[in-house]
This record gives sequence, C-alpha cells and structure tokens, in this order.
Amino acid sequence: MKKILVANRGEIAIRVMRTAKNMGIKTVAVFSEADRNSPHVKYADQAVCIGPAPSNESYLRGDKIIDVAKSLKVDAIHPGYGFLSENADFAELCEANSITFIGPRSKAIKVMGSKLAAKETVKAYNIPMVPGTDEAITDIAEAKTIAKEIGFPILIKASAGGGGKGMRIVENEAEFESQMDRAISEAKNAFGDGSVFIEKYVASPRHIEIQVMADMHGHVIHLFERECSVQRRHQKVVEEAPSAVLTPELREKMGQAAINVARSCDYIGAGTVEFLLDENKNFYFLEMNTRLQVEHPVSEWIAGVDLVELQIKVARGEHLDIKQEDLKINGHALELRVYAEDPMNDFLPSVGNLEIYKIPKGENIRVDNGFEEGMDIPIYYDPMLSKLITYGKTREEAIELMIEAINDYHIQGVETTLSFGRFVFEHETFRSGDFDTHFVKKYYSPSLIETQKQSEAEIAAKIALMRFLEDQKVLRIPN
Ligand code: MV4
Repeated sequence: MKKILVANRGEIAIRVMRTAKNMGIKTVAVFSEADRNSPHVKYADQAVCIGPAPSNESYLRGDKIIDVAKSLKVDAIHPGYGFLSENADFAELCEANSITFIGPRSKAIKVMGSKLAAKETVKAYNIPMVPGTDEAITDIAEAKTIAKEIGFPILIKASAGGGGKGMRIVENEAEFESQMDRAISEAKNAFGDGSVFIEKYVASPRHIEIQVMADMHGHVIHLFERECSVQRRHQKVVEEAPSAVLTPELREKMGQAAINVARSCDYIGAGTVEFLLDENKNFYFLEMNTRLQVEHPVSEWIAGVDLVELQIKVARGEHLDIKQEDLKINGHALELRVYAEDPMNDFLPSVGNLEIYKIPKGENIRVDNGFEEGMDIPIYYDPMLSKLITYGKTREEAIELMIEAINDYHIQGVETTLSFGRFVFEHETFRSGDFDTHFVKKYYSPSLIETQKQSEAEIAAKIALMRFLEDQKVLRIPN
C-alpha cells in the first residue's frame, strides 16, 4: 500500500493522513470548491477537486472519487466518518475497481445498517438485547399485545434509522395505534423503508460503546469502552474513556459481547458496538457503527494504540499483533467536540470568519483540528471545528487539564461550544461520574454559561446573515 486517498475533509482527513505519512504512505486529498484552501488540501501530497460545495456533488460522489483514485494510481481509500464511510455500495465499488476500502466488507456494513438485520445476525451469539420484537411489525394488533406484555412505556424504532432518527416513545396503550401509524409513515418518508420494531423503553440509560478491531484472520480484540452519555439531541458533545462506572468484570463482559457482535458479521477493521447501560448496570446491544468514530482518540490514548495504523495494517491483510491479554487501560482521556455553534442560541450554526484561532498546546493535550486562523467556516458541512482531547493519570486530572485547555483556546469571529464544554466539566454531576443520557436536558440552560459580550452591531450583522442564508436555503432555522 503505497498511496491512500482520503475521501473526507476537515480534521478527520488530516488525522488519517498524519498516520499514513508516519507509515511512509503517500496521501491524496479530495476537496470541494468550498474547501480549495482548507488545511486538509495543503496537508496531502496530492489533491484533486471533485466538485461544487454541496456534499452530494462532491464528498458523496463515489464515482468521481474512484475516477481520481484510478488516475492517481491509489491503492486504498480511507472514508473517515460520515459521507461514504457506511455506504455498502461504495465499499463494493472500491473492490470492483481493485482499490482497497479501508473498512469492513460491504456485507457487514449492510447488515449493521439495518437494526433488524443486526438483531437477527447477533441472535445466535447470546448478546443481551432490550426486550422487544425482532421482526418488522406488520400486524399492529399483534404488536400491541406484545407491547402490553413488555409493559409501557415502549419505544418504536425504525429499522433503517439509527443515531436516534425515527424513534418514538409510546407512554400508554391508548396512543399505541396512532403512534405506530405515524412511526411507519415517518420511516417510509425518511428512509424509504417503513420497517419498525418495538422495544421496552429504558428510561435513564448511559450510552456506553466498545471499540473493536478485527483482522482478516479471525482475530478480534476490544479496546475498552467510551462513555458517551453527554449528548444533546443525539449529538455527542463530550466523550471519555474509560467510563466512570464500569467494573473490571462488567468491562470484560461488555468487551466479550462486542467481540461477538463483530464476529457475527465477519467484521474487519475498526468498529464500535453501542450499548445501553441501565441503572442496575444491565447492558443491552443497540447497534454497531461500521466506521472509525469521531471520538476514537480517547480510546487511542488509554489503550496506547493508533487506530488508523491498525486499520491500515489489517486492510493490508496483516495479522493484528496485539493480544487481548496484553491490553491495559492506562489513565483517563476526555474529548470535547468544538463546534461552531452558539450554545446561547439553541446551538444554531454560527457561521463566519475565524478572525482569531489559537489552539491550546502542551503535554497531555491533543487537538485534532481542521481549521486555521482567517478561514471562513463553510456552511455546507457539519460545523465541527476540532476535537479537544486531554489526558491524565486520573479522571480528575484530565478534567482539570481540560478546563485549562478550554481557557487557553482562543476563538473570535464565531460562537463555539467551548463555553458549553466548560459548563459540563465544571458541573458537579459530571464530576461525580453519576449521570445519564439526560444530563444536558436536565442541567443545561444558556444562562448558566458565560460568553464574550458581543456588540449590538455584530449581533445585527449575524441576524442579517442568518436571514440571507435561510433565503438561500443553505440554512434552516428551526422554529
Ligand atoms: C433506546 C433508549 C431507551 N430504550 N432504546 C438513541 C440512539 C439510538 N442509537 C438508540 N437510542 C436510544 N435507544 C431503548 N430500548 C434510549 C436511546 C437514547 C439514547 C441512546 C444513547 C445515547 C443517547 C440517547 C438519547 C436519547 C435516547
């Protein structure tokens, strides 16, 4: 493998290329017209424009990306996260063109992309699952009988959904039919697949996920858990490893369950198995993400591995040279996602120019960054600027360093989630470790954070810009 194309942008493109360079592998960036001057383009050995700014005309154009790969004699494509990373057709297209897709085989992507197919596939492996149905509901009356057996509240989920899309809570029997009708038609509209199923609603869960890595020779390991319960509207904001609540015994159990999920679909490469953990520390399999995730750095830090390096090695057909029993958790790592979003204003994207952009540096601080001072933030893509990651021997140390690093991160020109991060890390409930997925909803309100004061003129200019973007249909302001 002499040359890798990274089919992505921003921090993750740079992060992947960093490891490729360290391994002596040449890198190719692709970019849209909006990203012509972006850091990921300058960082690569070669770079090719693949189309206009909108993702569906550039970063989602698998055909164009394959053309570039072939003309530049690329050996492998790394998809990063988002975009084409969980697109089974794209993985197949790579193989059909004799280009290695750095990720699992398309079959595993397909199976795990359907929640029902995933449940069916892992069934033979004794993975704990939330009580519910494991087939698409066709008969609503029959489903209601099952719902009554399980007990309300129940949750309706769309098979093609994921990340919280297409979910509906049903509080009682009376609203069952109407909610079911709505869920099915919503799923049809949103995913082109009206298959839904029901599960018992776990009221106050933690979201714990296990990082796995598998080679082509049947060797699968796990790299411990990440705690991802601090999220708002299914958007993760803070992640950490290890979780403050797992015992070594529970970690071992969940790790083995995750390995079995990977085995059930003949998984290859880096993957993440998501679980819910209830108040009694029962865990339940939710879904598997068949990509390298945004929050992978916290696992890298505590396990002492480079996940991208392992991805590349297993994609080359090498044996994983790490044994499970050799892995040990070392210290504690935290990640804050730094978004250009305004925490004072319902986290609306804060577009503008990065007039000042100075990232913190120092021992035990890692910033996976995709931006530089003076850049405009494109409105076409996810507004994540960077990930701020800190490490400490203990959780306390990592938190203290995180607060220092946040204070040392200087951004002017746009609003960001840095102040929101400070709120989380200073919060006594977060610090106690005793929180669940309702943390943000329960404790956060804009008045609890301080941000720099803005001049009236700046605010007026921003409102005018938002209105303009809304008119241009590049931004939708929720009501
Ligand atoms: C659940 C649940 C409670 N009970 N399933 C949301 C994302 C998707 N991966 C599954 N999700 C949930 N499934 C049952 N049976 C609660 C959630 C959930 C959630 C899960 C993880 C992280 C944040 C969440 C926020 C709200 C709901």
